[in-house]
Amino acid sequence: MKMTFRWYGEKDPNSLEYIRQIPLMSGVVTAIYDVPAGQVWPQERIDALKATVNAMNLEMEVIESVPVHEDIKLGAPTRDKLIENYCTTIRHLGKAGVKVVCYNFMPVFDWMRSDLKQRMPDGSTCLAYDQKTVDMLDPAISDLSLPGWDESYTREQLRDLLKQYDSINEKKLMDNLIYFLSKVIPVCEESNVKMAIHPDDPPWSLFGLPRIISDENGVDEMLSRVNSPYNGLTLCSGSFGCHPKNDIPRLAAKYAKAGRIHFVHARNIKFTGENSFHESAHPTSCGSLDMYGILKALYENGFDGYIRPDHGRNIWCEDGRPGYGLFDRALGAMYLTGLWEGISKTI
Ligand code: CS2
Ligand code: MN
Repeated sequence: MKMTFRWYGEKDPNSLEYIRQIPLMSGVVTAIYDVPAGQVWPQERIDALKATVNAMNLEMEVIESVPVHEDIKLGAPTRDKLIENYCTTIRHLGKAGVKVVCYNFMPVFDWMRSDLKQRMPDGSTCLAYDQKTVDMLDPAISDLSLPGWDESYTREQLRDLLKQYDSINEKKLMDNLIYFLSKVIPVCEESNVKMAIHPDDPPWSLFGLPRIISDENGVDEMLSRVNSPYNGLTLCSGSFGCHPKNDIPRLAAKYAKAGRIHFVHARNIKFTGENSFHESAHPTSCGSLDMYGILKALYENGFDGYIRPDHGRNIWCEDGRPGYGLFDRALGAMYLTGLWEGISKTI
């Protein structure tokens, strides 16, 4: 297992120097943020980023994310050219020694929360999702700005994009994912880069848009229809885990045993009602998920990939990027490496 930490590049207030001071940190998970989705990441840019990271004695073996253009998810006629570009980026990443690419296939919105700073009794703040609040939002007319909203769309573009999804149901979206993977995975095999899809967060439909990587059925279909070890999963405990139907230790055991988990996001959440939760500190007893059980299942089933603490709370007056401050994620990393050491010495 290699412990890693998400780093948002030079603009990230958490420097590489701070990150490498966290004990047992092997590397950062990062991306090139200013190349628009659908365009090729130039080799020189990737090499320069890697050199910056390596100069601080950290590795850059995981990229999160190489975004998938909406036209690929929609199955639009332009998709072949866009997929070709994606393949070129994979080849470039492979040349730079990148081993895993995390991506998602959620239409329009990535992760979604209703509150970025919910205050907890201990004075910390955390990210929260309340279904009733989300139900009152209409992305086509709402003025709200939430983390899953791509700020680069104008209101008209967003409305137009949402309209295009009218004809896309879950089956079509899955077929479009399989089409994408069947072109990309052979390139991954040649380039020794593993694809690790991130689950839907939260794992249910939002604003009537289809979501397909929300539970075991979706994951099974995606893995079996493109049946290569290079086609795998980011096991995000907090994303799958905010629906109680998803038993994360069981899923961790099943997919680790099959060799299909390439990356783990470890995060704990606490249920607060139907389809509602807030994020919590990482330890098991701080939330609703059995973090010990998840890591034990991974260990026992031979998981040997990358892991990172996922979102943290804001603590000690830090005003970090929502979910991505330094302090609580560093505490999370220490808890997780401690758990792993304990498990590996007792099993
Ligand atoms: C991340 C996602 O912050 C998060 O919750 O796990 O934004 C993740 O980077 C993307 O879904 C992967 O494409
Ligand atoms: Mn995640």
